[in-house]
Amino acid sequence: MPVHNNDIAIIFNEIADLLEIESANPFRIRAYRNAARTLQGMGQEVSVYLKQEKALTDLPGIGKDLAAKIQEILDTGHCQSLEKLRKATPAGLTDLLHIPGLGPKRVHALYHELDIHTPEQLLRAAKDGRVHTLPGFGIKTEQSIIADIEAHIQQKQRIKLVTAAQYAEPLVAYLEKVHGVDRVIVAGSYRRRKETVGDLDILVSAAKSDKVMDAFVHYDEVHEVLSKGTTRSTIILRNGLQVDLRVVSKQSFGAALYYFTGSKAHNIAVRRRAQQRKLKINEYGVYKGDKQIAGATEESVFESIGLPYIPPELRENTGEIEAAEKHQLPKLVELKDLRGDLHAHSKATDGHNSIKEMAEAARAFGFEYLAITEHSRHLTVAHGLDEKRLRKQIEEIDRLNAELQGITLLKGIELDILEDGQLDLPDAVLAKLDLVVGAVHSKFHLSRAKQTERILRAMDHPHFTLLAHPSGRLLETRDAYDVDMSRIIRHARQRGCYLELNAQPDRLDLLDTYCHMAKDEGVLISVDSDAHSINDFRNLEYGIGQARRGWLEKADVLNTRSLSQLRKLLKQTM
Ligand code: DGT
Ligand code: CA
Ligand code: CA
Repeated sequence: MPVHNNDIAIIFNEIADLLEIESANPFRIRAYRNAARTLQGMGQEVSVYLKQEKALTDLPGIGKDLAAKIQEILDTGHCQSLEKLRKATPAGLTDLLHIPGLGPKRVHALYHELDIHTPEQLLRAAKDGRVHTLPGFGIKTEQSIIADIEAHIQQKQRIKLVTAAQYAEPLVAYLEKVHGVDRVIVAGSYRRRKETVGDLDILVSAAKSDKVMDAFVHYDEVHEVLSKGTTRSTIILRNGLQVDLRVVSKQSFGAALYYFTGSKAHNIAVRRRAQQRKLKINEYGVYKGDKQIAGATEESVFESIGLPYIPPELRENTGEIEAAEKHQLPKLVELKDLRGDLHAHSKATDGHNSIKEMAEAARAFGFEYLAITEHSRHLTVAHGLDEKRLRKQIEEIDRLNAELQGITLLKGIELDILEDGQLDLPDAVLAKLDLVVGAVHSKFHLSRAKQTERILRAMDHPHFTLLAHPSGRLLETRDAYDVDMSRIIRHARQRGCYLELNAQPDRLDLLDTYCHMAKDEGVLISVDSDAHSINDFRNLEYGIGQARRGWLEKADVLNTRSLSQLRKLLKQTM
């Protein structure tokens, strides 16, 4: 990768920032800044300039020392002086520099006078009124610091897994093509299939790191390079997502993968267990004394500490280590275990495709059955079905079932649960359906007692089959409504009905902990796409990720059953 003038300028400016925080000689600081400006304004790449047999020291503001540093960066991509300065400075300090209004002088004062290293510490100090007393700060500055940090922290918000995947997948494909790269895996919360991720943690196994690092910081989508080193670099993508990249050797790849998959709580618990066995475990391997005994693969790491392999989705230190010790880990459900889908819409309400198109797409996805569950009349924005339109749709589905090969349509409805727990359509028509999916689409702000009572009443209805998206949350837009979910789960068991895990990436509702609770109570979960178009069945991958985080096995999931088994289970509720 070519080194651009701007790359060198960024390094010099960072050196100047760090020197300024350290109150170094002002002439030295200014020399770096001037050199950075010279390079950026040259109108010609330094590398080309040098090929014309010209001397760097002829450039304005570039003396012998800086010329040598430019040459070093051109040759190696790095600058030793910067690496040294970074090591000597708390990592968060450069983070502080990214906050508007905070120059190196102010960061210096905050660091030396108030021992503040991170934006979070600064926010606390500003809110406590400790900042405005420093020289160079006033009440006004303190107020704007609070606003600026809050905006800065907002930027670091978590993003949905599906969005992260849109950025991770092409980046992984790009890195895989770099010469000498052996493997590329996204670890962290992304690999644990958490519904949102804070940042991406990418691991690369390669004999040499420099080509990988160069390729990484020059990726098209890079907005900012936060750091570039030999084993670790960090960038911010244009969408604001931070990506950490670590390059590790083959014999450490498994240990690094294990470490950076986390979670942190899981790692800490496993490290304690290893210590009890007089072993040391870190991101490079498992060690007995100075000797590495495992680390090339994740499996070898587990084996060395006497545990069976624990799937990433379970690694939250919520009982998985104890279960592994007793050889009682669940055999987690997989996408291929699903045999159908119990929640889908067509263009009769707010979907985009005809029922026939939806059926054909479900069959192409490998399904045996698909339930059509339109909205009911109370949901007017979705043009919900009244009794008359539902009866017509029932006839249409009977006709389609006679015609379609290799897939069976089930007749259903996504029925609004009204404020008092009544269902939105009369019993006579509900009795004609294969299943009734009940859902809350209004009055999200009832008290906990009222909201819980409302849902329990609906579940008591003789035709009620399945509670859709039980908590009502929409990631990034709407919090879950306040409801006693453990009571709802226990009630579902008594009543013999089911709960949904809605796979829409901004719902992923039921939450993982409640999936686990439902499993313990013996309540079956239906992992449904809630498809509104033929492309939405793909979302089931995210639903399965969430189901696995909830410890669900094939037997715990309603729609892993064959059609004939399913029909029996549905009849029990009606
Ligand atoms: P995120 O990014 O907030 O969605 O969550 P993670 O789990 O990806 O966390 P992240 O990116 O801060 O770190 C990645 C992994 O690195 C984390 O899951 C476990 C490991 N890790 C990070 N910090 C520590 C630590 O202080 N101790 C240990 N044992 N592991 C850590
Ligand atoms: Ca992460
Ligand atoms: Ca990270």
